[in-house]
Amino acid sequence: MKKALITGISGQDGSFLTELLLHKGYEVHGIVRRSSTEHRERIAHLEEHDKFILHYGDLSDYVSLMSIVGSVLPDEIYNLAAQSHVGVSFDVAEYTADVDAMGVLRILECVRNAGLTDSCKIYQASTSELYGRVEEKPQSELTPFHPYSPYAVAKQYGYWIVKEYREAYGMFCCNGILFNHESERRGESFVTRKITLAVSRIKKGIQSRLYLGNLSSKRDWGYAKDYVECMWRMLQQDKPDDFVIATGRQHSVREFCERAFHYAGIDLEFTGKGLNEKGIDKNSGRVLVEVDPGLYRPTDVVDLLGNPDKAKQKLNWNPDRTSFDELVRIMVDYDMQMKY
Ligand code: NAP
Ligand code: G4F
Repeated sequence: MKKALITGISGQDGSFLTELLLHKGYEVHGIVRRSSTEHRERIAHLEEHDKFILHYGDLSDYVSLMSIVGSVLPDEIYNLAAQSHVGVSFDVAEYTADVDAMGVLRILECVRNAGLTDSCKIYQASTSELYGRVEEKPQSELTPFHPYSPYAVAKQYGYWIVKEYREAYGMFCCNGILFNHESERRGESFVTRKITLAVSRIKKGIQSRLYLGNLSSKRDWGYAKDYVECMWRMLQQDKPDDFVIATGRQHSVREFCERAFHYAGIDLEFTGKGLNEKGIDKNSGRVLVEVDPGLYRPTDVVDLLGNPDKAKQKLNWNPDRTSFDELVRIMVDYDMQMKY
């Protein structure tokens, strides 16, 4: 039986990956942080499973990580833990660097110090944010990076230290350069989930308006449940390598909004420009979406579109598994069932 250790197990991706690995017969160990309120909704349904084991630790604390890696002796580590909010990284830049950059180094060093250099495979959650102020379109494994936030700069260190340890020590470690992936478990402050929750609340009459930042920003959005399978597939390759995972399709925040409201039976029309742009319900004339300049970022990544050809060829990745419409539908359906 293989043993996997997942950092960030309580997050969106960690919860889907845990389900996948338990289904494959793995013993799954996860690292959770102590918090004054328990927020383990995404993994609560797994806690009775006899091959599901949680450990307290923190990516900023080498001692805790070393103790966990040294006692679990995992075959595979999935390093998903991060301060993952790009906007928030401008407010907590030092902490973001500590966890998203130094945290990766700590994991790699734990593996070496536990004597697992030749046996333990490591997946690092790299990101399309590395392309930042994009230098070509679509973006592939060969596109130069131009990180454009404290989050992306920290993740760039993580990306390179993984490559370095692969070359210097022959470790089996891979970067998954994942483009945005969303789901009904997405954190509520990311734009897609903020929109689908607002659609549900507006339909139920408990929210009157949705405030957003840059409506023109474009993303390559996929479904998180599909993406975690690629993480696992990367570690089953003969040789370690880095892969872009994306759908190869792009939509703006504005389009996501239109589609989500439309699916809930509201046809939106956007009028005006810049800060004066508004999303209006065509039937009632009510303003449902407005721009809040406070939600703009000091530097924003606005044109992400991935080229998933390498993953298609080598990982048998199917970028059409869940369409954009299907993704929006899954999220709106889920949020419409929410009890407030
Ligand atoms: P998420 O839902 O925000 O989950 C982040 C996880 O990291 C949570 O379990 C969180 O624990 C944990 N964490 C945060 N700081 C930590 C620390 N100091 N020590 C230990 N654990 C810590 O993120 P996600 O969407 O699942 O993303 C997973 C990873 O992929 C992240 O590294 C993210 O940067 C990267 N990524 C995500 C996307 C995407 O579109 N989702 C795309 C590319 C890359 P708490 O529950 O205690 O907060
Ligand atoms: O949903 P977002 O916050 O995601 P972002 O910044 O792309 O980051 C996510 O994806 C990355 C992969 O590319 C991950 F590495 C990262 O961990 C995270 O999962 O914002 C998407 C876009 C941005 O351009 C933002 O400026 O939407 C724009 N936006 C417009 N209004 C908004 C809002 N973003 C948020 N969060 N909230 C708004 O009201």
